Amino acid sequence: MQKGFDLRKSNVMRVTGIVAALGVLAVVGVGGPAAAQPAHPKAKAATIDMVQEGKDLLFEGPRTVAAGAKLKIKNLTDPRKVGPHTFSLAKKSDFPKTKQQIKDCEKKFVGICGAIIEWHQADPETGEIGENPVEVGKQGWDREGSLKRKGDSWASERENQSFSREVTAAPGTTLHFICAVHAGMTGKIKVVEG
Ligand SMILES: [Cu+2]
Repeated sequence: MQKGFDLRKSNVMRVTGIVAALGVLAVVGVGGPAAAQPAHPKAKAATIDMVQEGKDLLFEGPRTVAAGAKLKIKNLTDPRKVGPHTFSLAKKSDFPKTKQQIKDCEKKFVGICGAIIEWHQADPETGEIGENPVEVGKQGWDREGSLKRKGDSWASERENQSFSREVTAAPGTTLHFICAVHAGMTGKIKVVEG
């Protein structure tokens, strides 16, 4: 997969490519797996927003969500200005830590960023994207990915676009998430009894 990326190209070129790729998926991708009914319809739904505050891009949401509740991800930024986002469940130990690691992750697809691009089968060169959302484990938000295995993930390239599905991780689980396009965008949410 990595060989499909020309790392010599400018970041602007690649972001454009990703936008093009995600444009395709926006037409064909979103919706299918989200249709399942929640197992616990009374559990209160929660929303995590993708926002910009000053220069910073970040995830904003509650610290906890009930098992069985719907968890909605909403993109409140303009992709023409900041590029697309992903909301990707992944192991915290695989997150980039230093400024340089974050830069290499989002600009060179090193580490977990490259892995997430692979989960989505996105090829910025050709504009092709194979999979969105990425659904693994139980149907719903439950599986953190890593450098070695896929996790649940959703990619967004439109302002005000949102995607919702049930939290199927067991109570007590903490789900960590990161954006593969802006690797400084990270967060976590703890799953509690519904
Ligand atoms: Cu992002």
